Amino acid sequence: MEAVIFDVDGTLVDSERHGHRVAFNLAFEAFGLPYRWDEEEYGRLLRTTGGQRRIEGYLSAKGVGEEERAALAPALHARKTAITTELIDAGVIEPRAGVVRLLGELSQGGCRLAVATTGSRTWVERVLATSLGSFFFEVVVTGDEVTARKPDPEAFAVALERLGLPAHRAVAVEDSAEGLVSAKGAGLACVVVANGYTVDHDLDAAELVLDGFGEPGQPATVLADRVESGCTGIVDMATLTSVWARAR
Ligand code: XBP
Ligand code: MG
Repeated sequence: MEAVIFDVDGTLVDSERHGHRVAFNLAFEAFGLPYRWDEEEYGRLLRTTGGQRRIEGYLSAKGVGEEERAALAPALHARKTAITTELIDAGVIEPRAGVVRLLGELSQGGCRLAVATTGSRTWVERVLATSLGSFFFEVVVTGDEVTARKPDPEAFAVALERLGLPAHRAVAVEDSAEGLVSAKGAGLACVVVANGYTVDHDLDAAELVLDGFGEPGQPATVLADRVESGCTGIVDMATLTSVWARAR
């Protein structure tokens, strides 16, 4: 296992419920629009990856015409992105429990780190530099530089290409069904660390599924261990290496 490719939203950082969702709502407010996404509805909207696509789909469902949508969605999304970076600077978007421990272990163990996300580069770079600033992500593929967002495999395929590795030399860490399908499409073994929004997704294709990364004394629940990795609730370098070895 030479590299681990991480998803960002919902995986490295707890960003959706109190981060992006709030930013979308503040953008609607700034534009004088009546739309507000509550926590429950946002869970359904998340199934459309990419913020601008999410806005477009929603406006379409609200009956906003194509021409108006084509102008409004990019403008709303630009505002939303600016607000997201402000929320990051305010410390609202934090790493998930266990992420800092795991990244530290992987770095110390000589494992290369990469990111494959559908999020926009502006805020992704900001969150990596602030919340996860002590780690070096050698490759960062964002939604801006792919033509097809997850569940399409492009983001993971481009990450592998930039790492100069075939899929069997790396492992993906994801939180959602869309991310899992994307990682699998690129040929990667995949550990899914689900969260409140994604725990009910179809995660059957994942080698290992947990409800958190776990910390010493506070293990997460192993929801499925299809390769008998032996994980007891703490995702560490040994867990990822075991998944990688058994998935091949
Ligand atoms: C996450 C997303 C992102 C964020 C918002 O999907 O869909 O679009 O919700 O970021 P994944 P942007 O974790 O599978 O990458 O508004 O910048 O798109
Ligand atoms: Mg995600």
